[in-house]
Amino acid sequence: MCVQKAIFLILIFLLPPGIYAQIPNLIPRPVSVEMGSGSFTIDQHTALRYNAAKPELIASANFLNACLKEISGIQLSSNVVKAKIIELKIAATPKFGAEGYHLSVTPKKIVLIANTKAGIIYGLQTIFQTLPAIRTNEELKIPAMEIEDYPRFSWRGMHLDVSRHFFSPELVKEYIDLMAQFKMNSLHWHLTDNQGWRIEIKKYPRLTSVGAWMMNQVGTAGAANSPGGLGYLAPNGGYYTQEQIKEIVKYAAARNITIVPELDVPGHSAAAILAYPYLSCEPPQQGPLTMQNFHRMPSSLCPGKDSVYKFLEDVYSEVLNLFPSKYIHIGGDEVDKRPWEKCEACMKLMEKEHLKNVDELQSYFVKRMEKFLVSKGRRLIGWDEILEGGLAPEATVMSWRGIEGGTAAAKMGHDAIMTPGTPLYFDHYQADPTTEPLAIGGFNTLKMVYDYEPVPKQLNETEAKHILGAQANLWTEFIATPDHLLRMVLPRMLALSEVQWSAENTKNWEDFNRRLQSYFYRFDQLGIPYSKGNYLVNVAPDSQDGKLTVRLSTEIYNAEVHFTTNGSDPTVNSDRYSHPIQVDSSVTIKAITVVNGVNKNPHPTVQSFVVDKATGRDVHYTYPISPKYAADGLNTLTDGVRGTTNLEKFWHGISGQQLIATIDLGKTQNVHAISIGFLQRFSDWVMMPQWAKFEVSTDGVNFNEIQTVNNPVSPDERKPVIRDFTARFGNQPVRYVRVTAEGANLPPSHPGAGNPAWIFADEIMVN
Ligand code: TNX
Repeated sequence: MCVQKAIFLILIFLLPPGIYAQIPNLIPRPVSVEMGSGSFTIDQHTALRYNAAKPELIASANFLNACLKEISGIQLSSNVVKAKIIELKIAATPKFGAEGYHLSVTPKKIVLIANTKAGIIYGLQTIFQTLPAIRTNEELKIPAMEIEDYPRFSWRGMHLDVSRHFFSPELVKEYIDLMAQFKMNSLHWHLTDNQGWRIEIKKYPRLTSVGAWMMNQVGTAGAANSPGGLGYLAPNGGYYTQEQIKEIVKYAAARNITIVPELDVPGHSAAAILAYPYLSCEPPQQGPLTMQNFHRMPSSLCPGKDSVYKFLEDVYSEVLNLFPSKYIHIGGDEVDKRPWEKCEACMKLMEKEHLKNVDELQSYFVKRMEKFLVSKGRRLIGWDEILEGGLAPEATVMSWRGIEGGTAAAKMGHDAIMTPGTPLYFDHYQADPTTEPLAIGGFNTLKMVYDYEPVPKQLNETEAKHILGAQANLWTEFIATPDHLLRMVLPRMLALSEVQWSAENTKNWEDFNRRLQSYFYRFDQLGIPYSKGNYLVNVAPDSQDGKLTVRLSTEIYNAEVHFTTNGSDPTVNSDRYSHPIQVDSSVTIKAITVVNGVNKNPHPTVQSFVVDKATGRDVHYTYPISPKYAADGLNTLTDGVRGTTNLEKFWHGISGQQLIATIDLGKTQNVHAISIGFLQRFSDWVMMPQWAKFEVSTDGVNFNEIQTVNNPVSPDERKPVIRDFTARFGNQPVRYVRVTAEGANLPPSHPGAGNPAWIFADEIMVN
């Protein structure tokens, strides 16, 4: 036990009972909290006090009363004499900055002081977290305490894609409410994409009359196995009127949330092109829209035509009138520049502007957009692709393909916002896919989010100042309902809020996890869905020198793991896990998380292990596998765990090289069959290898080929498939096994036709 903790415990025991108050379960954790004695109860003897000449304070008082109304019906009157006072005060206190606050609670008085209205609102959010979540008979008791609090980062964002699936204004407000509770301040609203244009633009009505309903035309045909990683697209459409947008912007502003609109250009623009075909280099095919030709729709605006810039300036002028945000996001990601190479207007412009390639043409486009935005007093943000071909002079970069883009921008003296796919894409799985709704792929657990550090190590102190903060992105290709949406962001959003707000040295996973439990309780009370994924037991195989052991663990605070190995479902009475389980023969382990004697898993975590002669043996690769697909480590192919069609975690990936794996079985023994499993996932560029060759040896030098097995799976198969390639033969003495697999190229029907595909392998089995 650390000294601090010991002193803390001694103090608790020395205090007379009733005097010590437990620190409330606040998220994000404040900079400092000191508990006092007793508590302040909000009741009919309570009044508000503030300077009624300040509109910010009137608004804050109304905000407090609105919350109290929800949870109690109590309404506090202002500036009257009562026994107990809640005082709101805006006063210059440099220490608390633009968003911090000082909250002092004693039994007779609460004083909340901040430099700005934002700080007052955050102080109130802290108070709300100590009060009941719903209306009950509970007293509105706030423990006596002193809090000093201010954020670590100025950009505390959440992103919301309403293009792939449309979500109602009510849902957007609910999202804003959640963000506000956890002291986030930037909503990045992804309003347009290929699948739909969601914002009314008066000058171009077809953007919504056509562009907001395109998925309704496409319908569900081909939804289950649509190519190009688009997932399923339920018929869905809609848009926000300018009136609705104004109202949402106002609603957000009242909660200190700035909405940063993104109209994604010049790529991801099929919806706009369908509405106004002149916007692309070549007009799209005529005729009814189907899933097939939706994927062939041009998605890039033509940067060679003046009419396109005229369109964008008109559109953005209306956007700027609706959104007061200093930052405007123009997208800039994943642009299909191939049409530009064949476009006369683009060629002409490139010649005139001395642009060497289409990357420089994109950079020209972004710079021109930036000039326009700067002339209107705004600043441009773009996805990290805007670094390619030269960054616009004042642009802020949003780093999504890892942290490299943000790091490079900061080193160039540009601001950056960190939103790396791992771990901040909340459209990725947060737990074992077999227990979660279908997601786009990827794997970002609650703990990975909590452990994320936004400032890259490569940056020095001055460069680090350019990291404005962090943001999680919620893409909605696979998310069609509000319940599903909330389940994807909760509870990961709470972990992110602590990354964004709390001082780095106060972060503590255990303590966060403890506090988190009370939010699960609140969400249950409020009927807000959230993922219980982090209750699942983690199963980690560890193989060494031919021995396989399995570690079980749970992320949950103060929990036990109970398990079975006989196939039955575990209960609280099953064996309690205490040390790694040795696995000598094929077995299925089932495990549950138990908190205070209660099983917290609706379904147990289930993991089967296949044990054969290769299990636990070291694997040597001739060419290294990609660090992106390193799975559980070097021995993934012999850890007894088979990969599933969903989870990248179990697969070793390699691209552009043969996969050559050699295994030393430890001693010479009789062998009659060797297998290796491969995955095909068309939409993720993962294909079966063309063939796999099996060789054996007794000395590790001279190998005999046993058999080469050709790929039996069609390259056009779009559903994920796992296939074992197997060589069977008469018993032979073998000590070394070598498997070679030759990768394929992506087939002509694939969007990336001709490029090398990934080989994904898991588990080599020797019998
Ligand atoms: C990449 S992130 C995209 C989005 C997809 C997302 C799916 C980014 C700038 N582009 O268009 O929705 O992946 O995870």
